[in-house]
Amino acid sequence: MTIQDLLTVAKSINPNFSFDDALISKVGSMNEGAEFCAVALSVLNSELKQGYFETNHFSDSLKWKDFLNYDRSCLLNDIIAKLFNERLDLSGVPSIFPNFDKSNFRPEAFLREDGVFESDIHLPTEYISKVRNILKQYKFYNKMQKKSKYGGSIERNISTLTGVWWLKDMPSFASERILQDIAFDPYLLGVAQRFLGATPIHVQTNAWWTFKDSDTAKRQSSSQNRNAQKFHQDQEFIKFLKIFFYLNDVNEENGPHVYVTGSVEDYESRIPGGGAVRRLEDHEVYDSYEKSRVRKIIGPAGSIIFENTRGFHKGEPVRSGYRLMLQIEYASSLYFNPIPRFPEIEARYGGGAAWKRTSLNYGGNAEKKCRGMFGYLRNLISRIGEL
Ligand SMILES: O=C(O)CCC(=O)C(=O)O
Repeated sequence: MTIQDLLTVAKSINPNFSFDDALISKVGSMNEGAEFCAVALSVLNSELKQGYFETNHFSDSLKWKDFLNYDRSCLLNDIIAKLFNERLDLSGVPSIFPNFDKSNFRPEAFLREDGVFESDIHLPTEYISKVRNILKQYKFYNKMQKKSKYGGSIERNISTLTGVWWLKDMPSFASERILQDIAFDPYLLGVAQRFLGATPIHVQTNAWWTFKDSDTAKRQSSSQNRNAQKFHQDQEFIKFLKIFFYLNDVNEENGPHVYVTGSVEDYESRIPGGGAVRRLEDHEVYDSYEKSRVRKIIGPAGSIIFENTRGFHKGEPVRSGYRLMLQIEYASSLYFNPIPRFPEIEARYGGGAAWKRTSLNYGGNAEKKCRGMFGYLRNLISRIGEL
């Protein structure tokens, strides 16, 4: 497998595609250059045929996950960015964040350095209420208690509930007008586009409630494993960005989100084998990293956290009270694609290839096709278990 093979497929996707010298020399100097070209070819073929929507795509692509450490993923992402080089034109797109463009902060600079950025711009209060209101009509499930409940019932029983409750129907929730207004906002899309270096594809809108855990010690460990309360790295796509929104005030007691700053850069040397394939115990992280690098993020309702979740992160278990989290995610390619597609909805793009790519994960027929497929569901469920 060579760069020439890649060029042939890339040119059939984008006739203007070319490799620059820097990229060629990076691939040329890699120990496993041939293997890198093989995974890149697999990505390009998936892009060419939209193979990431096929039933077996996820399981077929899994074999590359170990090989794709963060550096290689970034190199692959450079190719994707060059391949789909149209960018969203966000000028004039209405924003729900007043004066976002006057902010001095450039989240993507912090994201590159630390992997995380706590935005100085918050989700407006009316949006917090609107999202919480919509969530009342949606069902949430508890992986440990094997139960589901409507959000309205959760709101009414906040003082008595335990465990973590995940939104069941993410695709329908993502199609709600208010959630679309947030996911397609120029502030968020702009940060995602600059961080990814490529057109951001909207891949997930999710929400979950976290309460104190009432389980025995053994079950607590399993619960923390399954509910993202142990340190881990995400590897859902080649390059992706998660944006977390606190929908209530979060302090040290009620489950702050925790991130190990800069860990995308040094996880391989600090934690042998990395953390992509397993959950880490707290002591593994605290023994390997200075305390100052483990950031517990507290903040009022409406706080927004931009995060490269390839770095170590987790939700701190709740000691008292509760936390309600909203999450929106973008990726540069659907390769690996462990996330359910959104139903066909009225498209929110103004035209042009880049806006179409942002909505690439939308499509009713494809979603129905996938839903009917046992293999796909099995993969999906196992991935959701790990989130
Ligand atoms: O609940 C949290 O704060 C952690 C969430 C998480 O790990 C994730 O969404 O990848």
